[in-house]
Amino acid sequence: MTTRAFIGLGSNLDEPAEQLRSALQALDQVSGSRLAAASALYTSESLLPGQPRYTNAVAALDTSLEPLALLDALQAIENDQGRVRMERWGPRTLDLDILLFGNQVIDVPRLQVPHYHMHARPFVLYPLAELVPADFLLADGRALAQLLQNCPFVGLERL
Ligand code: PH2
Ligand code: MG
Ligand code: MG
Repeated sequence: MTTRAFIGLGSNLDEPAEQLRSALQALDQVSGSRLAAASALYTSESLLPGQPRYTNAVAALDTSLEPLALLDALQAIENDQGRVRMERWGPRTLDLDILLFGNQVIDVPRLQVPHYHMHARPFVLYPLAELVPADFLLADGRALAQLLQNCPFVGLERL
């Protein structure tokens, strides 16, 4: 059985657009997984002031992995691409977040799905909207269209 997961990609170090392109290829190589679609790339200021601008995108991944096995695979890709974990929310070469995993709601210490801040992040919601129907509902029942209405397209640049 495969599940469609949506992965948020972000980078603000070492040629962010290249980091995202290589991460998309790596996602397609994850065992039991296939990259089904990817949004355009978007740039925006960091939520934390004083950091380089971010480049973000969202990918649709069809996977036969369980959620925590997928999380392990994503962290391996982050590490392969030189992610160094210093402070929380520090600048990074690559951040891969599981935004949605089919219609599952997951709340364990390592993983919360739907991703806890996605409703407030235009650099997640607008690329996600490229990949799903207009009437898309998150696993917890929230309508993407409503979240988009509450999260204006401000400060985003679509590349
Ligand atoms: N990620 C953060 C903190 N700030 N800002 C933007 N624009 N994009 C991000 O992906 C981002 C951020 C920590 O995950
Ligand atoms: Mg993140
Ligand atoms: Mg992360």
